[in-house]
Amino acid sequence: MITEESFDSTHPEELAGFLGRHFIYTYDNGWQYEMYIKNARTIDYRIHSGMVGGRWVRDQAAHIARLSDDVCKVSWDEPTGTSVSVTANFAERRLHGVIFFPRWVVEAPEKTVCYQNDHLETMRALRDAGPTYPKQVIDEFARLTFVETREIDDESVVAEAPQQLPDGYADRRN
Ligand code: FER
Repeated sequence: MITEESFDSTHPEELAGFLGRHFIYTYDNGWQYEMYIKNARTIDYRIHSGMVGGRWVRDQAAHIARLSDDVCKVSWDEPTGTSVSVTANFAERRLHGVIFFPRWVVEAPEKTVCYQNDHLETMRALRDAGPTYPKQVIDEFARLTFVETREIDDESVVAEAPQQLPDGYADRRN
């Protein structure tokens, strides 16, 4: 039987340099995202613009792998059925993301725009209703425009909707 553990290469002891990383990035197609690596197995995120802009999520289980001191890969499967794998290069402030959208999300992206944690059952029901195929694969590079390191498991980092943030929040550069 395939269990979560049998294909889990998360090595928390290798991830120390990435834990607590909080960053904002813009894909080359203009979509702006924000991610917080909350701990070795969990991310929080907000989507500032793009096909599902306004969506935000806390406590998404993720697989996180160290590729070098500066490069890590974060991969997960959403309750919506969307799968994402993001490789971040903090030395070059470059990121590459691949998003696998099920067909129902492409047809009605607005259905996923919410604080997902309050609608998990609805998202799973939409996922199960489909249609799933053909999936839309989007692979894009992005530029990291803001990077900081916060505490681990800090619930205050991603605590409100993208549209509730102060003006200029996502435009800060460092
Ligand atoms: C990302 C690309 C896609 C990301 C999240 C998603 C936090 C999620 C998309 C979705 O659930 O629709 O870089 O980072």
